[in-house]
Amino acid sequence: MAKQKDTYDASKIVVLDQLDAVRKRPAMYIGDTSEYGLHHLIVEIVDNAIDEVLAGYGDKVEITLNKDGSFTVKDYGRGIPIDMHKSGKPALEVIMTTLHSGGKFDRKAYKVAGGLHGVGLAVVNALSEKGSVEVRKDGKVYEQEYSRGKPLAGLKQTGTAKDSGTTFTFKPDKDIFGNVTFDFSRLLKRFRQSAFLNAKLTVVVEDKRKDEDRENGTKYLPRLQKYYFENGVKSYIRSINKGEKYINHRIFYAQEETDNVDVEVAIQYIDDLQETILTFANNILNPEGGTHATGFKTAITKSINDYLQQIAGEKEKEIRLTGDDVREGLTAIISIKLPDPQFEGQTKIKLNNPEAASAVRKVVEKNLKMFLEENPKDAKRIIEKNIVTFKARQAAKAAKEAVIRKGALEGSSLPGKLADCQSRDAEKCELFVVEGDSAGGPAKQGRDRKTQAILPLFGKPINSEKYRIDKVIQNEKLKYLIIALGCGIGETLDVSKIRYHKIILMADADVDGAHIVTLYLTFFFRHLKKVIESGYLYVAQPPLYKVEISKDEFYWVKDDEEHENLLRDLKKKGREPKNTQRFKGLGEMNFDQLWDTTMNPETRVLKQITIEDAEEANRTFDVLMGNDVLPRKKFIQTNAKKAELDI
Ligand code: 0RA
Repeated sequence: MAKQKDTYDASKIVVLDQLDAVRKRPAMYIGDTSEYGLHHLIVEIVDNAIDEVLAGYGDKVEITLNKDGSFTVKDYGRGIPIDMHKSGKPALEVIMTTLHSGGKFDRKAYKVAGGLHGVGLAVVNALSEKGSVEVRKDGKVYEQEYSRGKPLAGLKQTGTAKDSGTTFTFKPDKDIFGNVTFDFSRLLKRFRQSAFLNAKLTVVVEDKRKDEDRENGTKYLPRLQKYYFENGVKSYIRSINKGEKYINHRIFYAQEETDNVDVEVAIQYIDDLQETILTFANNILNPEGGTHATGFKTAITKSINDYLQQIAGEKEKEIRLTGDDVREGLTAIISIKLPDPQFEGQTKIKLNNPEAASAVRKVVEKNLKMFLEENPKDAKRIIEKNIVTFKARQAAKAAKEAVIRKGALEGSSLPGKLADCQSRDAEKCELFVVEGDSAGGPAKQGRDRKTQAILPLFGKPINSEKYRIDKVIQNEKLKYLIIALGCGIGETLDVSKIRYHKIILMADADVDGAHIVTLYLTFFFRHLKKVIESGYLYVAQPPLYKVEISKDEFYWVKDDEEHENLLRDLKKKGREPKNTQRFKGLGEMNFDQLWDTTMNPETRVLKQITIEDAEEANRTFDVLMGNDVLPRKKFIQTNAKKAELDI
């Protein structure tokens, strides 16, 4: 007898030490002590109860938020065992007070482990100022109460029961949690998901708190929610894709156990671009996927390509769909259950078990092949959608290659019109992009040829239909510009290769000139943003007037407003211009005038373009191009979003 008592005392000490450890470092066990940790308490208890349902006992879990700030989770399973443990305490008490109690009573032992932290009842109990458990079993009701994890008294039979199951009530400890108010909507979201992931499980969530004790945003939510989904993850897909245009009307669904991994998958394509793949391991969402996601992706790519080859005509035989092709517009849920889930990192957002990859791959390959063959209409629509995606990707690739072929990269010959400078020191070099040949002449004549290069380009560079990069590149002027810059464009852009650290747009000081500058700024903003960010883009500020007072005294005047101001000032001083020249364009200046006013680093005025300036130009551009943006948007959406072909 004495011996037995000793063991009892010894294990009791260990138990108290453990509770202490949990209360000292709660975050180690439940993630944190704020929102996440607080809600995790309920999730942990509910997942335990769901495991009992998954084991085949009971079909309902009820969750209640009580008036006093506690929560209750009730199931209709077998009831936690209350027989004596070797420590001399009832099994139930051991489970409620011991970390990772192991063996027969550990969740892992009778079914796959659930909760993200999988910490068990004892942790939740230790972090609750009040806890109680009621077991209905063999016609009897047993109860025990706890405070901060310690039993207040032994387990007692308190009545008789007509059914069986377990009911827990816990009140989270204010000393541990900063805020102990549960967010009802957060719980609804989580437990709705639990219901989706466990077909035919009923989850009832009820909020019995007083209005003033409820989270602000949840005041108007119905206080009672019941979730039941006959078709589990298939219903989940229906709910996600609600209101979308379906490609396959019949949702693909498969559930099979292979190599000790239970795999459940549902997929549906919609007429859209995005890919939604949700992966779960033991009812836990893995936001970063992992091995189950990889296995799925491999399988769907292979199955769809195999089927395509099976039905392909001459034209389609050559097509090889990539993973990206087959996942565009795809909604998929992959939910697996496996005995010993391994997660990557602290937050366990990614699954690591290699057996999950092969299991998912096997199940999807086998069943998807069958599905496609048995549903030829849906299969055809899926294949057609994938081929459209494939073609858009090809077009994007072709466009990119065109950029390279046409010499947007370094090494291609410089355009003949470019009057390059002698220096190869990009920091010192300036490229004047000059509108029109007429201005090109004086600019070439007037420049400092050591450091200043001139590229004359004609007229407006882009028009409304030519907004794609492959079109842009077919535009001679912009092609020249890209080649001259030497740093590539779009995906191949490498600013470190740029040949000039000042790119100076030089256009007439009139409306047309402003328009042209807008177009160039838009072009840079959309395809050469880094050039702007590096501070390499400038706009020259050529004068509109030359106002001569005398032979030796004259003024360069930027615009009409400045011109009026000048005339007023002169008048006040009783003076009058001898001669006023208004430049219709840059081409009207002679080379020394152009040098003095616009090109000479000592005397010129340059405006450095910021991203904000370019953004503004970009907006103006859309306005200039009229409201013909709908078909354009449509094109981008349906063809080439991924390739970012839109200018
Ligand atoms: C271990 C064994 C048995 C039931 C349970 C655990 C059990 C655990 C939880 C957790 C929440 N609700 C639960 N319901 C049952 C089977 C015991 C027996 O067959 O007597």
